[in-house]
Amino acid sequence: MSQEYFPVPKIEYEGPQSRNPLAFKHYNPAEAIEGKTMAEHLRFACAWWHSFCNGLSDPFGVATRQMPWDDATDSIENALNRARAAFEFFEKLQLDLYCFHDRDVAPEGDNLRETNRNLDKVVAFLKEQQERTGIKLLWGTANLFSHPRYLHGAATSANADVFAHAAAQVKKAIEVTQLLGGVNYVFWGGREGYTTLLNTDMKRELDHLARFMHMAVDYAKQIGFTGQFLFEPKPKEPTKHQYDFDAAACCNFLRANGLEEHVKLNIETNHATLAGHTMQHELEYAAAQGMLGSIDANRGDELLGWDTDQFPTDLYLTTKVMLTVLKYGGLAPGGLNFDAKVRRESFEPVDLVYAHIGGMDAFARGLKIAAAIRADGILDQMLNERYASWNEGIGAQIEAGEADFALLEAYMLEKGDVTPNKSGRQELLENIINEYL
Ligand code: XLS
Ligand code: NI
Ligand code: NI
Repeated sequence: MSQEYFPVPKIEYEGPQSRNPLAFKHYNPAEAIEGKTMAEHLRFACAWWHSFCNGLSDPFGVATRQMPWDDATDSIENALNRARAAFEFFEKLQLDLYCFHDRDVAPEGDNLRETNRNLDKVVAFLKEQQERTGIKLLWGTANLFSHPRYLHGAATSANADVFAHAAAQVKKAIEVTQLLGGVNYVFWGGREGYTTLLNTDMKRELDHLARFMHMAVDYAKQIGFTGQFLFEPKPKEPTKHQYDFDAAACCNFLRANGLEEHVKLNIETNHATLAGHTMQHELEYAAAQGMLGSIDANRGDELLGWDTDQFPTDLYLTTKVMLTVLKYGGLAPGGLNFDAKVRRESFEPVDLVYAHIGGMDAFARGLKIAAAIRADGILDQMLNERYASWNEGIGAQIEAGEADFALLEAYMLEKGDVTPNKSGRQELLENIINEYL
């Protein structure tokens, strides 16, 4: 038997009464809710970069994390050991899916040709591991932000050679995602934005970003890659203005450039809050536009104000997320990717285990609570009552497009005035939610 990197047994469901810290209390993969299993609803995925690469350095201090699979070299052997650790972890945590950036799984070489060769070697191993375990790829992506060549951005760089390098990298990343049967491909800009307009041609940069995405879509078509493309909003950090600020900005960008048929959104909790929104707002906005693709499940610390990428444990958050997900018919082919890392102080391998158990249980509870709320129907009923004036009479006429300003003026002149006649009932609604938690 090969080396064991995580000193824990396979994590099993033991039920809410269990006090075993190495067991699920709520995530019971085979349990059916609203006609689907929990595993089918939740589609949990592990984020390779935070889980197996991130040493937890911060702007003030070096890495602290014990990573017994990592010998701190750029060798292929090191990359393979990391993959061994990753699949051991997925199996032990019952994580059916994972996500990676090209550079998380394999080291850069001295040039693109060598880098691609490195990637091919590790990807062949990942394929074997997927076949051995049945674990699948939720999405692949390309890291277009870490290397110094991307200091001005990638698709929005002022340097056309950088655009070309990014294109070559994404071409390859789509190919390996396809080879591994990935069901989505994520664009995350990272540095697609700017810090000062004094040196920036915004219109030109936005046009380049659109051209880049069209090239990706065309290439996918050419090679028969049928995975869903996803665009991930994130405001600030590191650039002052990022073109992918929030769901609304991303939807507008996609529509303005004829990409809405091909690209949906990957919504991340901590990015929502950095944009000044709640996660549920971003999900509802994207879903209402038919653009909800997948979720990067984490949370931020609202007192810190930066992208802390913490594991989600807040039941209000997970309940609200699952209310929206259920309302719009589920996430597939998207999923819930834990784009989250343990704290710098939580430096032992077992901390990653606790972190995932907590995140998975919190979402399992959110799912159960959301399903119970839906089964009772009280929220729906109150919502319908609030909008009742649209179901008949003038409201129904407006919705059907049968009214114009002149008709509405005549209607109001006749009626005289309108007085508020329905309370918003926010306090009652909040009380009702608490009854289910
Ligand atoms: C970082 C981003 C990144 C994307 C994939 O903040 O969320 O992890 O999900 O590049
Ligand atoms: Ni993310
Ligand atoms: Ni983030």
